[in-house]
Amino acid sequence: MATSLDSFLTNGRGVLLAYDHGLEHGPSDFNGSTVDPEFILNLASKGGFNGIVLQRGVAERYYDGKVPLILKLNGKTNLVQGDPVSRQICSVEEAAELGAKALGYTIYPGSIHEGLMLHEFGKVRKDAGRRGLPTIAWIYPRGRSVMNDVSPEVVAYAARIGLEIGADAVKIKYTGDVESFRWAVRSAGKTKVFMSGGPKADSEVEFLRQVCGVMEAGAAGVAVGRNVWQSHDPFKMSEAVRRIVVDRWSLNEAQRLLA
Ligand code: FBP
Repeated sequence: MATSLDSFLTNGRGVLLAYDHGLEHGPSDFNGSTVDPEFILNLASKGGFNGIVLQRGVAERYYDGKVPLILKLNGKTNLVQGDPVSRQICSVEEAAELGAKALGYTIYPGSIHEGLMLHEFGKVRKDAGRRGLPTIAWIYPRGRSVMNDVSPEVVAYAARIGLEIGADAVKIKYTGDVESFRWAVRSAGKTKVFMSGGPKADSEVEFLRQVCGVMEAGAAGVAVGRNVWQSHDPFKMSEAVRRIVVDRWSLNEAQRLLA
């Protein structure tokens, strides 16, 4: 069965709101508002996001169907040291029952456990294909052998892995400049590229500059969490990011929204 992300993107582009940090980092990323999934679901719909990324527990108890659900199938905590491994904790079938429109899966290339995640992704992709659900691969090179996970070579490699394993989209870190990110986007071929936001940038304008760079490089959009919901005004930040990604506003135009 054909799978497509385009059903919930806007002209092939989109902004996805990531909110799986409670498993990955614990509640330390949240404040009194953002610790409540209802606040984030409201932000996702009012902010015009193309999709929201949730783990199964939050989806089961809070998902309201207003914004397309991207269900994260695997995950891990940050309490374990050493080369990371993220195992599947929700099946494709369960995700479909929860109303997922796409599936997220993290792979850590460079980890001694990469084979396990690559293999598991292969099975996920097969099940997803049967149900017509697209896959988004979070590809984060990591582990003892990875010296710099945002170097242009490593990020382009991550993007290419997304294409090679048959992901419909890949979520990768920003390299820091348009030209090298353009190479990463080219390396991903027909696999769509979304930038992963990362920890809060030095300033909100700096983050918007990154979003502009990513779009100039030909990406499909961004899949961000902290830089949106940790912003001083998550609603204004959501609009600024959406305007850049979907409406192709310039940095100057978008940053005025934050004033
Ligand atoms: P951010 O935009 O907040 O970085 O979210 C993207 C994301 O991939 C989340 O989906 C995930 O919870 C988190 O980053 C994992 O971060 P890391 O692996 O760097 O700890």
